Amino acid sequence: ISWFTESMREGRPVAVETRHLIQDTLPTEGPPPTPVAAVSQYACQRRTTIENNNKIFTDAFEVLAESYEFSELEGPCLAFRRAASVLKSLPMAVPCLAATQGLPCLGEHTKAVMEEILRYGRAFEVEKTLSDERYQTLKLFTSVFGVGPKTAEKWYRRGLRSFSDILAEPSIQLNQMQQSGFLHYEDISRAVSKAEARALGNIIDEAVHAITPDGILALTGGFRRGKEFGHDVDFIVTTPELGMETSLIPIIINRLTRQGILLYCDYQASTFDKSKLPCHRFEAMDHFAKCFLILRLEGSQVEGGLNSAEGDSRDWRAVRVDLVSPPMDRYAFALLGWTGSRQFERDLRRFARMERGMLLDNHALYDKTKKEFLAATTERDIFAHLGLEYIEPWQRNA
Ligand code: DCT
Ligand code: MG
Repeated sequence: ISWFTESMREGRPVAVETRHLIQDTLPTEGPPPTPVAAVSQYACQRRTTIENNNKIFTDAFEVLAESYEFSELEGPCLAFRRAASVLKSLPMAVPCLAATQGLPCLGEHTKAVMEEILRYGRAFEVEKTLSDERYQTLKLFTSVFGVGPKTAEKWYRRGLRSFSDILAEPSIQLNQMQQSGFLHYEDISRAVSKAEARALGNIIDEAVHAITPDGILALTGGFRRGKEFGHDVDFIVTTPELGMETSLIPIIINRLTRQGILLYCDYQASTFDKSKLPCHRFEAMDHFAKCFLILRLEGSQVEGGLNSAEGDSRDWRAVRVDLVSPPMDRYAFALLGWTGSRQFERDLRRFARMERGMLLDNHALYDKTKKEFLAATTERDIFAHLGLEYIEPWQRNA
């Protein structure tokens, strides 16, 4: 990393310089070697911890990416997400535009935004977006559990601008998920702490082991990547007995109901069918049995207490929990897929397809050249099949 830090400090170009360095010390015949120290365009070839040294830029890019997402402009949305992801992987703050030379995924538009931030501390386009009524409204509506961009857009077009507008509109029929989303809005829009995630892990662990002593529970999502806070807690539950995993979630749900802590449950039975692999749809949701829950968490169960709102005297809060239940022979793929981050997953799949002629999803890895599936029992196996250096979960915060 020192090479990078040095050139950043002096505001000189990064990868370009490395290329010269390598060419100077190697024989001149043959194709020019790839600069070893260069930052890859793929997040799965970068190590990205939760320490983000470029938050002023990445927050701005996220606003613009989200705004493009609301307008269904996938190209620019992805461009800003990729640019943010590259900056997140850097070991220090970008001090000037010259220091970004040689970095991948930074185009004219992203650089213009960075330039403004470097000069004035903010960018006009970001300020304009943040004060835009449509952006503000869609952001507000999609913050409700069960409300996606399509529904938010529909409500916006009908002239609705606030939660009270929606709740007062007699022609709007909220579904169960949205009703729960509004009912527990304050609680589930407040971040879940690591201690709360641990307490929920204990509750689910107890349920799994009451069903079968060799049941397996694994924490995934942001908390597995070392995040201090999350919007929910994601778990994988399974058992070594193939076929038995599909009955786990219904039994867990039953137990949570009897304990009186199940506030909402959307259960989706497994539609996993080996004969339909590989799945060609990019970023499609997987077919394993899963459930999206809202649970009641007691303060007494959380070490150090709840992450409560100020002035809230209740000794409980509502929290979002996701459970997914893959068969044991798919465990590694499910774990890799659910650990995220989203950008890391996107780039793993893109890398597999573009660089290796393979298809990767949460169920399997398929080699299109050899026309065969590549088995894996651990995440390391999958990285090895892809010819990638292993990236630890806490380095996948792309
Ligand atoms: N995931 C994915 N593609 C999606 C949705 C989810 O690859 N469309 C994966 C990546 C992360 C994991 O599932 C869990 O999703 P979230 O809980 O939404 O993300 P998170 O990283 O856990 O972040 P948060 O802390 O906000 O929960
Ligand atoms: Mg999560």
